[in-house]
Amino acid sequence: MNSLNLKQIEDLRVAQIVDANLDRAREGLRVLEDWARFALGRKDLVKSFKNFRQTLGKHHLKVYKDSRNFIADECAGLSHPEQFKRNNASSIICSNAARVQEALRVIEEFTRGHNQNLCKISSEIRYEIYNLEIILLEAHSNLALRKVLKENDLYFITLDTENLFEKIKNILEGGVKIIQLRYKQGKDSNNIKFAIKVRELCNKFGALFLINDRVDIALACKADGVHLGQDDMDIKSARSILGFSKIIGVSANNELDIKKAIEDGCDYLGIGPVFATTTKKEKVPLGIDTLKSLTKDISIPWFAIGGVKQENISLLKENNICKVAIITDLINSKKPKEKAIMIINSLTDEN
Ligand code: TZP
Ligand code: MG
Repeated sequence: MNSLNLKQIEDLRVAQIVDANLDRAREGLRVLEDWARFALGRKDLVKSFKNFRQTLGKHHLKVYKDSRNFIADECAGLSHPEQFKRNNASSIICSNAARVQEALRVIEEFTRGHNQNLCKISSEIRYEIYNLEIILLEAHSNLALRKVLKENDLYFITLDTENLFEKIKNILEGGVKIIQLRYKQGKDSNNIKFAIKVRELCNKFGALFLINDRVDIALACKADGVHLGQDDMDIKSARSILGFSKIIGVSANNELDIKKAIEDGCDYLGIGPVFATTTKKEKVPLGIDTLKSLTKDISIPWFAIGGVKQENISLLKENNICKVAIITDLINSKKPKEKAIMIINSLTDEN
């Protein structure tokens, strides 16, 4: 580093600029770090932000701090009306990411002549912040979708059947807020067209819309996410394609698969079959006791699936199993809307 001489007015100005922008960058990083920590619970992101703050702190040299005592900043305290519009999390994330990026750019420019090390570090962190900003924003929209999973106890899964669109509409009218489109036949091009129609319908009802098995179809129809079985694409690959804004749900029915799905970052689990079901004849039912023991430590939303019907919901509830995914009992009902209402009521019923 070429030393700055604070007695020389130009060096003093440079030191003041670097000092102010190191503060700015570190403050902005702290805002992003706290969001990652308290709102998202993302240890990986927290680690990166902390690391950047500490690196910048180490390079916040005495010569920069000393420059503060020489001349008062006549422009301190100026604000802009835009600052007062930042009243939601995404605008706070965007403005603080921009604050960090801008501050680092200023540091880069003004250290190039006397501190190449800090100049290089600032440039490296700035590029990382561009990516981290996207990850934070994606994780933020994922949060809103996860709220729907958390707050709703009935999850409807479709089956290839006649009048499917009409049935889905009725079920949405009955108040169901989570829908999974599950095709086992048909041409992709037709299935995508149908999925786009259901996507629009779900938007009207404010319902979460997921696609079974197929990450590509989920992307093509702008679904909120995908549901994967143990033989489908692995969670990490799906996440790398879908990003962090989308929901990834996973079917699992044993301790190992459940643990792995959670570690790999799935947003919810479908666990079953809890009872015998004609929809998955080949699978041996878990039964309530096994289901309870498998799920006792799960902290993400999970739905009991397989043979769940209006009639056995009270039994599930007696066993503290409060979230269910259903195909047959809804789709085969002559009055799907009324059926949905009744099932939701039995799930929310206090008794
Ligand atoms: N996964 C485990 S059981 C099952 C799936 C997809 C089928 C559930 O269908 P139904 O008709 O509600 O028993
Ligand atoms: Mg599958």
